[in-house]
Amino acid sequence: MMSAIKGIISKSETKVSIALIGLTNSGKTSLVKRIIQSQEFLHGSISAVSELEYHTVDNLTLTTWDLKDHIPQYKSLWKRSILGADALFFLVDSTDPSVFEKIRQLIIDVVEFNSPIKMLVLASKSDHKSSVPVNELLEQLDLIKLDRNKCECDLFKFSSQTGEGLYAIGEWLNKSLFKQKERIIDYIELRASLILDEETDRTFEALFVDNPNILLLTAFRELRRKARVFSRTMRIYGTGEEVIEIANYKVVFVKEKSHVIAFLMGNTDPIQRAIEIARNVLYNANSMNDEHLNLRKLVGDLYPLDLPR
Ligand SMILES: Nc1nc2c(ncn2[C@@H]2O[C@H](COP(=O)(O)OP(=O)(O)O)[C@@H](O)[C@H]2O)c(=O)[nH]1
Ligand SMILES: [Mg+2]
Repeated sequence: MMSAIKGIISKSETKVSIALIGLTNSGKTSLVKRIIQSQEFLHGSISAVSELEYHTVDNLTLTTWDLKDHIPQYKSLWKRSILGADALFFLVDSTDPSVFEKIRQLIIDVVEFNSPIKMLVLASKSDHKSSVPVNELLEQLDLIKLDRNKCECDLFKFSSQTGEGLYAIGEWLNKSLFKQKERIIDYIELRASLILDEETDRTFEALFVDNPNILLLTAFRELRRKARVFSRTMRIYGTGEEVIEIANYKVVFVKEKSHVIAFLMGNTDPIQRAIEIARNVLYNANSMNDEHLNLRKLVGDLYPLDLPR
């Protein structure tokens, strides 16, 4: 199994390096493990500089730096390994508001000393019950006030445990590394969907293709099984997401509270949009009584252009 981020990098013909900075405990090493999808690292840390760790697999290098009270902008190792990277992630532990003020200042300093800079601020541990919502974090970190000429900056939340947000990070990387053109809306051709209510164990199914062939039906049967596996793996989490492949299809799973939704779609369809649609459909389904839940109608009403034409 390869993570989506690793999959994106493996398309690159040249080496790609990503720098992850943040305070100790902000979740850098956990994210590295999730990206590499291995507990073992091929190359360990450089022992002479304790705050720096680097890991390489194939053409991908991930470097982490434990920040203290200031940005070490005069250290040559910092300049080479962190500022020299192709992408910069700034990790913030979203469960620890006591560090937000310090982070706010550190972000200002990184930008000040290194502009123009492109940086993705990542709010980690979103699975945790005391994780601060993104809009609150945006405000506390004052990201809106950053000078757009000096800093192109986005904020996503993510969890190394549930996988939430990892696909958004992958898309961001794809865009920033390969300058992939942004399309206004990249529609999906959703083929089928399923909602599993963990409390009642009821499922709701919808095929969006009028004359499904045997491949699609087989994939859908496999999806039913995988949805239960996903539900079991995620049972202790309030939210989560995962993308897998079944035959020639991609399947997106999203969990919110006690409901799991799955979308079966084409192999090259845009995953990020599928995840957004999945969350929104679940949100709507959650506010509905099960008796009134017609999945095909619900998706069709909300996203008519994402159904096969
Ligand atoms: N709940 C939760 N805990 C996490 C997550 N990521 C990391 N942690 C925990 O936070 C602590 C620090 O993580 P680590 O990756 O070592 O942080 P680093 O010092 O920045 O490398 C560890 O105890 C992890 O188990 C996450 O996504 N969710
Ligand atoms: Mg670490």
